[in-house]
Amino acid sequence: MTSYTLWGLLLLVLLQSVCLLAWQNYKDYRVFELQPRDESEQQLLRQLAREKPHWDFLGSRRSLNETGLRVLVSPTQVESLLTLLNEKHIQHQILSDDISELVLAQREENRRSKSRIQMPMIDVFAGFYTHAEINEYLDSLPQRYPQRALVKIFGWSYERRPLKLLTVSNGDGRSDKPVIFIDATMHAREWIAPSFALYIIQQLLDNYEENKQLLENYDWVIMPVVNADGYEYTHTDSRFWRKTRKPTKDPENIGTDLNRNFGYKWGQNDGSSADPAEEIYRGEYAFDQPESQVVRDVLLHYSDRLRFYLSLHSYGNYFLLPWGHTSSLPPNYYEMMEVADAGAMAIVHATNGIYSYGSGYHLMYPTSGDSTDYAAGVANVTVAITMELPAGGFLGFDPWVSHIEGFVTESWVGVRAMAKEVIRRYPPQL
Ligand code: 0X9
Ligand code: ZN
Repeated sequence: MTSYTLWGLLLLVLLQSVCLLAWQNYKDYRVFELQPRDESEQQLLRQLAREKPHWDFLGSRRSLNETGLRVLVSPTQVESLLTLLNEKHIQHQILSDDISELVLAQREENRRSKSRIQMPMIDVFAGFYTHAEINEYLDSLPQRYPQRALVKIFGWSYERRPLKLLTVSNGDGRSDKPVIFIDATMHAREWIAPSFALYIIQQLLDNYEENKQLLENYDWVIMPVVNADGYEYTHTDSRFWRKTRKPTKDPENIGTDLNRNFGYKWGQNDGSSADPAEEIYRGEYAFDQPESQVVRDVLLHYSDRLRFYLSLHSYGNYFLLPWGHTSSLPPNYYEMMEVADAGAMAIVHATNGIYSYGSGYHLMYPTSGDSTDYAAGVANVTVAITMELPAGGFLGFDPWVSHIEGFVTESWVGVRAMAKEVIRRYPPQL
């Protein structure tokens, strides 16, 4: 063995141990399912979800109408959670007393499945891609589709990752068409969202013959990863991270919830938190995160032409419309509802999948400073929808690789139907 190879091997071992050191293995993290029996117990749990930031009430099931909340807690928090549940007589069961093996198995599945891929080509069904890989893929598209794909850097994340925006057109040279803007991965752990954004891109570019109607009078603008730092962090360090990675005023806590950081009715009512320890921390002031600034800039840049803004999240099977910050409804609420209805109907016909749709405030919980409120309230977007994709895996955010295909193909049926409805309702003004 040459000394070069030896050094190479040593370096590899060193790199691997650095990676493993950073990796949070979730040893002895437990998952409980809580079953509130009446409205007052539900209320208590909602209060706990807010007051106990170290108990991670998963997904969108913090919502009003559903029972069976899953909570993820670290070993140090188990005792206090159980004491409180017993004290308050909240019915509960333990679903897992150690999720570390699951987290590792999923990481392994992804690594193994992706090892066949030759970047910059990707196979959406074969794995979850990192932000760097997604950027490499995006950069390859203008070469393959010089007339129809354009990639721009629209800004930079806190850790200086380039935030790229893809524009897809039919290449007819018209530059004044109305626009559909889709973003994904504002929340780092919601991994099905960037996969779905990639699938949409492939439908519009590679499967053009079937979908060219969607591009005849409209351009599509897509940002697959908004929270680039948080998303990379879920790949390298901590699988269930939600927020950004910018430090806060509190040295103990990193990260802001981007979907509470937008500057329309920011910080109003109970829809966000001023406490950096919480998962819905809104930041010190509106748009103090470079990533929400970038989405704002895209929304304002296309404002005159923007008919449909769709923000991809998981999980829960919802189409959530504005407003989040108030119980009242936006002036064109019923038009938005008809678009959501087209999506939900198409999905139920295709797969029997059930989506609920309505105002986020009523259907889920109040939010303030979320991106769809900003889109409708400031950027003048005609239809603004948050799409909560289906839950997968054990914690809802962690579908297995083998589930990607079913989820993204079903979701595309819904998005295609909503886009068609938007295009039908709001044809370009000639
Ligand atoms: O809380 C959020 O930001 C979104 N749900 S998630 O589970 N992906 O975090 C929902 C935001 C939509 N708006 C309202 N619920 N009002
Ligand atoms: Zn989300």
